[in-house]
Amino acid sequence: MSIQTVSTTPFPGQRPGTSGLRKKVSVFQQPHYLENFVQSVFDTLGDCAGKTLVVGGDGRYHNRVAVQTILRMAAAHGYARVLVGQGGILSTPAVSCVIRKRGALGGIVLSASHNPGGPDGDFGIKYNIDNGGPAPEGVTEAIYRRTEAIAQYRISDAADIDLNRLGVTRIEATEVEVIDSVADYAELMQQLFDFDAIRALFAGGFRMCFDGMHAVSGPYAKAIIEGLLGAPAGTVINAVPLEDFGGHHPDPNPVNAAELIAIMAADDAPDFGAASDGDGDRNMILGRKFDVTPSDSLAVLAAHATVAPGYRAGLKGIARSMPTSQAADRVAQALGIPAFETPTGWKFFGNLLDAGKATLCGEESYGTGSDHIREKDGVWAVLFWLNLLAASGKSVEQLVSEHWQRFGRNYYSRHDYEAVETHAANELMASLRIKLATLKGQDLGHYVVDFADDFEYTDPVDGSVAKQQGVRIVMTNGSRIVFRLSGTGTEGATLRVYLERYEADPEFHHLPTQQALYPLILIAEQVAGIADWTGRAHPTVTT
Ligand code: VG1
Ligand code: CO
Repeated sequence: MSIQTVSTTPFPGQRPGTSGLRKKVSVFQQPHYLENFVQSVFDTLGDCAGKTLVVGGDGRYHNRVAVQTILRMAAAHGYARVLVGQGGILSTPAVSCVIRKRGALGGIVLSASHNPGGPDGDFGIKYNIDNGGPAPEGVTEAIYRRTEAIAQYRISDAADIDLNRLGVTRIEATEVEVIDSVADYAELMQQLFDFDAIRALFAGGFRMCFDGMHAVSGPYAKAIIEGLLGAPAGTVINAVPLEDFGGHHPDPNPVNAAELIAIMAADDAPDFGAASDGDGDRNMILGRKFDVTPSDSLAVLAAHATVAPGYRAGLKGIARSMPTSQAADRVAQALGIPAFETPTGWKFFGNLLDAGKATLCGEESYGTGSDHIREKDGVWAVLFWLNLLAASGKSVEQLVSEHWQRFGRNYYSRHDYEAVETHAANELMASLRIKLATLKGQDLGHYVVDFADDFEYTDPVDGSVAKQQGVRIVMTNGSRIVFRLSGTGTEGATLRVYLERYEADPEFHHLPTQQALYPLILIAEQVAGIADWTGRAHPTVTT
């Protein structure tokens, strides 16, 4: 066993996007591609003697190969310890949990999240810092600059270790411990939620369906919901992580989680439905014949947070990404706590959580979380809902309808135009930006534009500035249209159009969403010329 120094040359385009570096599996399979990125991470961190690294992924195709490579490189870099999930499996929230609990310097998450997997699918890698959260932009930019100059990497020539067997192995001077993927995480959940009340709920005949989508959260949901909480076997479906997610998009939204949607639409549907994504950080919440938008889910949980033991003391603040609906802001106002609006991507919540300025955070893209870790957390959100359902004795639909009655309803939808030609998408955004100055005060349909801008965020904790985070057109009555390009796709560009309309009057709280938003949909087309630029008359995915 010895450490080798291998010569290499830079690969273009290793800049992390919204959440790490995501590319086709075939790109990651090129010799040196993964190694260059990992060495760039280590070079950016500097000396790691005496430090601990956490490594795990969502089990997708190429996960095990990448884990073995990273273990050999971590040993060559001189880490004292590496903690790796059994079978190479750790959900994104579990990595965050383990980093914090074990005092690690950081962690490497292998996942392309909700992107499809398999040999023709996507792979991804992300570095998380010592607070358990995604590296902030300053760090990801430094890593990227390093990838542009890299000339060599160091790697041990040790044999593969057995990832299936719990316990400690040595690679060079580094102790590599294979840990139970679920244990630390399950322990944390029991500190936050009233497991006795949820157990009693299931014992009383409450029925639920959790769709693991053959992705990473299956083992967590099985151990916690069926194991610790006593839900009947079969409550968790598609529970075994597969390298290609069974050929599906592990993306928990009403379009991709069609099997669960059908189960919840049946006359004998369970009381509660939920799903999570590839790496276990997203959640979708469903009632019987009823789906909850992620923006509403954040607002409802915030309004009732004190039912859960972990949040008994109340919330310090609520943070949401800019395109997320403003429903949570109304709750913050009622609670007399601050509301924060950040750019898209969980990394922007880290400072607010560390500084104790926010307790709950959410994104419209089926992401919800809190200060218990520094990632969004799918199973956590499901347990929070279970705790609320147990404490209130109400149905999902009842809780959401009552919320709308009290706060008004923020109708909300996102229209995605996927795999659009990159140049055309950039031109669309550029032409929108040129128009911004002229939009203020204009009449658009029945709306008047209050202001239009390209969202810019100054972090209230460290003063760092993020520019060009999405074009927003905000109407005088608070309705909004937001345009931005995805930073997670691997094919062409994806245009996201976010639509929001506020409705105070309960008489109008039960319209079909697309109908309620129709005037805004027309305005979005009129202002941005989506069909002209993209050649698409309709979005690829509407959520
Ligand atoms: C998308 C979502 C964003 C989320 C990100 C990572 O980014 O819009 O809200 O934080 O995915 O989530 P983008 O740049 O494609 O819009 V995950 O579960 O894919 O790590
Ligand atoms: Co994810």
